[in-house]
Amino acid sequence: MRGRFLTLEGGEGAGKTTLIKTLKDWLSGQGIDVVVTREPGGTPGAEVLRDILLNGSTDRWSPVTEALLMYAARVDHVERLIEPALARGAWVISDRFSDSTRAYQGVAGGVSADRIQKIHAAALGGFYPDLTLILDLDPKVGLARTVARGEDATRFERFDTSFHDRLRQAFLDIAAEDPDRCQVLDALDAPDLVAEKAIAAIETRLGAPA
Ligand code: Z5A
Repeated sequence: MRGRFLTLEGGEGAGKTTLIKTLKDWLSGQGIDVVVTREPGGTPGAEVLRDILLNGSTDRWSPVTEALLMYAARVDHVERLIEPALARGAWVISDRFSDSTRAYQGVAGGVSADRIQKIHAAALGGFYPDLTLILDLDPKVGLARTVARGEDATRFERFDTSFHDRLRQAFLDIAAEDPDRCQVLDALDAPDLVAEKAIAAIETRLGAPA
């Protein structure tokens, strides 16, 4: 049986990585083959593109170039890792996927949703996640969490406050436009509660893992 493709989206520090660990343990505990991955990245070629996308000055790429590079990485990721895993019956959990292009390159660079949709269709046809969990959080809280973690800021974390506010709204708009695929979770909740709600959403929308 084909596996399931689950993606996590949201602003910086929303808790995607933390939630993914719990979801992996939950699924593995039920004997499910789980593949955890991330974007941009996930395959050797896509990780090379990640490096050039996340480092350097904020205006290193034109917005459309950035979207195309994200999709170049994504096609490699889907063809070489995600599709083969789904075909053998594994569940794939990706830390970010196509909604991040729509939110980040749409908000940061003004690439229209229509243009990104056309790039998606040309690159991946109708391939989308089975379920997307959107972790919604006040960007001030999310950025404070990443600062507390003590890592260097990526190009995107260096954008101003209004960018992060618009980004939050972009993810909420995506969820409102595609409610069958997207579930918004309050990321201000404690990690255990976020996980409990995420598991409930997975069981309700995708059925019990098997
Ligand atoms: N990008 C793009 O522009 N276009 C695209 O198409 C794609 C991506 C795919 C990837 O960054 C960047 O690429 C991203 C968008 C852009 N922008 N940035 N920056 P990344 O992979 O380096 O970072 P990230 O995706 O933003 O993730 P993150 O900063 O690592 O955050 P997170 O994974 O969501 O959070 P976390 O690591 O689980 O938690 C952060 C801290 O908060 C940590 O100390 C936790 O212990 C703590 N935490 C987690 N959950 C909670 C709760 N519930 N309460 C309290 N504290 C918590």
